[in-house]
Amino acid sequence: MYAQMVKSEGKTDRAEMSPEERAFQDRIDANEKIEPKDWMPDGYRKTLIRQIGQHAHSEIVGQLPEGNWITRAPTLERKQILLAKVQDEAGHGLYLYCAAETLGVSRDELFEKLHSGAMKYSSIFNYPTLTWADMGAVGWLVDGAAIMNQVPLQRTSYGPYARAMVRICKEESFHQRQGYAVMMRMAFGTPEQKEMAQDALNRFWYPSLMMFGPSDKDSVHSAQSMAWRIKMNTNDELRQKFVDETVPQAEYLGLTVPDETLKWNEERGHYDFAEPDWEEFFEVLKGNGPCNDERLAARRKAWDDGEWFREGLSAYADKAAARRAASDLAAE
Ligand code: BYC
Repeated sequence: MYAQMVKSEGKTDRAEMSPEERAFQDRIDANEKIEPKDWMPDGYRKTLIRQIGQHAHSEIVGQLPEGNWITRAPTLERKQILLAKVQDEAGHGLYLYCAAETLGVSRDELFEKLHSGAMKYSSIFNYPTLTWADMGAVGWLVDGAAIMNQVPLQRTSYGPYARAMVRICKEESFHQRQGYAVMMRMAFGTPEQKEMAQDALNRFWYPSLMMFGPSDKDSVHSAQSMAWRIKMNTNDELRQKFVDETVPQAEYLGLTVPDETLKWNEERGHYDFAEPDWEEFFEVLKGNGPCNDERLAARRKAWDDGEWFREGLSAYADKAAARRAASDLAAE
């Protein structure tokens, strides 16, 4: 079983819906935003907590592969840019945890589920970053794939998620460009640098295609999530769009996409391309990717090391609340 046991338990047949469910679906169909205090089916709430929570975890765990290169960036300027990018990812995680909290789940619960392995984060972050060129490939391909998926999410039906996406997309767009700038420097540099850029593309191409999720025939949540307009496109639609936009960018760099079957299909108006190795994808999801253990261990350690700080913050917040209550009482 590669999916959580959170079923996308909605009803697509109007005849089977309760009056409340029908009224809710009418609002969705009319493109209205659903806000935290509005009535919503339990399955809609659970699906959002699952997706937004996993999205938040991806941003937080996603800091690790790039954080690995901050101390080894080749120039001070590159170090500053990378540091700013990694900090942005932390910010994205925080907006998304806030959005998830509006659905009645606590941040502690979400972290507990991440640390116990009950909740996922994007498969891509279970691959190692071995050379500086990987910083280019992550920005170009990983942030590029993330934008492709997240731009439509700015129109998702749940208001707090849609609004979080607006700012996140602006920042991801800068991230994608900084990655491409690193790739340009490498690909147009010495033969050794170009080789590093090609090697990074070879290793990140298929894992980036996997970021869009399993093929539509194996996607257990897509149909219901699209009926609720949580998802605006299927996994395969977005993967195709990513390939169509990225291949010309690789050509400009003079790099070769590691897919011998890749070919422009005039009739379809799209590239034909090879699917990723789905067996490998499901293994990564089950926890057997190259870096799953390392990533989770790093997050658990950060949580444990931060305990004294969280306790200090809570104690301060309690004292401040007690002081406020005392001064309100004195003012009465
Ligand atoms: N990795 O029915 P499906 C970033 C799971 S980070 C892991 O198609 P759904 C960045 C899926 O969760 C951006 N798991 O599901 C940060 C489900 O399992 P559960 C991350 C995956 O939800 C730092 C099962 O497979 N972006 O930008 O309809 C540095 C069945 O799949 C993956 C988001 O999180 C995967 N790749 O569609 C740089 C976007 N794919 O939950 C960059 C928001 C599938 O039942 N999320 N699964 O246990 C989504 O748009 C959707 O959740 C997905 C999957 C398209 C990913």
